[in-house]
Amino acid sequence: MKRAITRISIVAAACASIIACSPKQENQTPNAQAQQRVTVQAATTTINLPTMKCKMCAGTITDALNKIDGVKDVKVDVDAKTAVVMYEPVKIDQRKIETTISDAGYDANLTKRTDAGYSQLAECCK
Ligand SMILES: [Cu+2]
Repeated sequence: MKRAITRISIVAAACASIIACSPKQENQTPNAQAQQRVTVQAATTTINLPTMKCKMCAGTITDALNKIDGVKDVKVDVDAKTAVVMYEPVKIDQRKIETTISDAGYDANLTKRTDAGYSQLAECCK
């Protein structure tokens, strides 16, 4: 019984947070406002990396992205040839992510790799 009550209160809390995110913004509790700030601060985008070949490529791309202020998390999938990037929209946009990857020597979505970046890659990654 106690467990059932705990479960109900979790559901109630989840409902409360959904309601807090509804457009009506009057009379928000400080907690609801904090939740909204977190939502606004992070965005996630998936970048296609058609020229990526191996784990070393993934490391190069991950390192390049982690050097930018505003990137919060990078997950590169070599097999899927994608990078899922979590970033702060107030600091950077998707274009910045794409140009950073192209400067590192790889195509990113429709942004072609730069020659300067490509020439720096290890032979096995070309
Ligand atoms: Cu490689």
